[in-house]
Amino acid sequence: MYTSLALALSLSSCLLAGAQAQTTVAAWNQCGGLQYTGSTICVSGSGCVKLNDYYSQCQPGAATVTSAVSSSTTVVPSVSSSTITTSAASTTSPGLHTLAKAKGLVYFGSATDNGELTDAPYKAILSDNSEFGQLTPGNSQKWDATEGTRGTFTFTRGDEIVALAKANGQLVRGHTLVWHSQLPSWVSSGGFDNATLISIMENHVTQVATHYKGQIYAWDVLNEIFNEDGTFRESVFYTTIGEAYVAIALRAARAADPDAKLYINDYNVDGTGAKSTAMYNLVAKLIAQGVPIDGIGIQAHLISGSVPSTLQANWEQFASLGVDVALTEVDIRITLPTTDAKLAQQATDYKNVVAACVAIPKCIGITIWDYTDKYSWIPSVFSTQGAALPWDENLVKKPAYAAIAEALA
Ligand code: G2I
Repeated sequence: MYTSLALALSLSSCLLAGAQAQTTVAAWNQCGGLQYTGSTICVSGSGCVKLNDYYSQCQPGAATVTSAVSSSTTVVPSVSSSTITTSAASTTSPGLHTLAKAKGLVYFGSATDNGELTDAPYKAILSDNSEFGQLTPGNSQKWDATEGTRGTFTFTRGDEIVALAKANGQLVRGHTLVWHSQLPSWVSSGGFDNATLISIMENHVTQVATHYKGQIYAWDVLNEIFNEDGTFRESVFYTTIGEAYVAIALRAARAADPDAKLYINDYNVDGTGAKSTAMYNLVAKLIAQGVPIDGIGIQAHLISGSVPSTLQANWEQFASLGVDVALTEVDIRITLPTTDAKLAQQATDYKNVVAACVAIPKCIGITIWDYTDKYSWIPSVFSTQGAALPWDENLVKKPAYAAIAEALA
């Protein structure tokens, strides 16, 4: 990890720093990391926790332990004396992505959004590629973000997240090319005839997938195309073009970026049921027709205490088609306020969900829909619910984190 020269330099600068009086660092602020020159002493009650080589953070209540400096890989890069400060949380888990890879998955990842990237402590954890080996832009590659005006394409916000993932050595799941929601009204209410809408949709898919060619591990080409009863959702694409729009979009995506895996993504296809049957039947039909389709995306927006018991059976059924399956937007919401018992139930739920994926060789990745309750979409849509993610709103790991790690161990 560190050469002896780097370690010596690091230690001598630490000793120099230690000779001067240091101010204390407030909770949640940076207290260490390569190239960090500020104070490394956390305010009373907090411990300096290494999040990655570039960022250590003062976390309230961190179980601070002090031990002699050694050449151990757990050394916090910038410390103030001949001792190191670390916490149980920082040293006991190798990180969810590291664990997932060791278990044979391609990645464990998180969604994120542009506005959140100005939050440095948030970004530091997101950028820790031992935790997250994959990012999904939560909004910035959607139609309203990329082609708000017909024929005028904007990629700035999507590019920011793709560049961040690249800098961190993380894969990107592209999200999403064709969806009825966050669809500009010029498309949804344009009154286009069949041929015109096909050409608009093909152009959109082609332009966006070409822009990101070679940078996307997998695209959610189609998102949420089914009703709960398994019939097709009556989006403008379905009502104008008919079922054929699905194959047209997939073919356009394949032509634009032949190396990206192409997915159809949906919610409430977690357990067995009419919607899952419809997904299975459609993908079987596409395969039979020679339409390019590589994966089924299972969003997995779940409710704690009500997670279906048929997850594994359902996903095995999908995988039997020969396609990959991925959990693409996992969160498990709780009715607020949280209690220890509810967090324990949520941890059990996370463990079961992750274990069901791990049990299926074709289940290749798990993405949580952002990693912290601070930026979850849930409370804005379900007013009495929230706390759906493995890190709380203060970026502290919840029992769900340990449960995921256990299922991946
Ligand atoms: O709704 C949860 C997810 C369901 N599956 C598809 C996903 O794409 C979807 O993500 C969410 C985003 O996480 C939200 O951030 O999609 C929502 C919209 O359907 C996103 O919410 C929107 C807000 O509704 C807008 O007011 C806001 O301008 O986010 C926009 C950008 O911040």
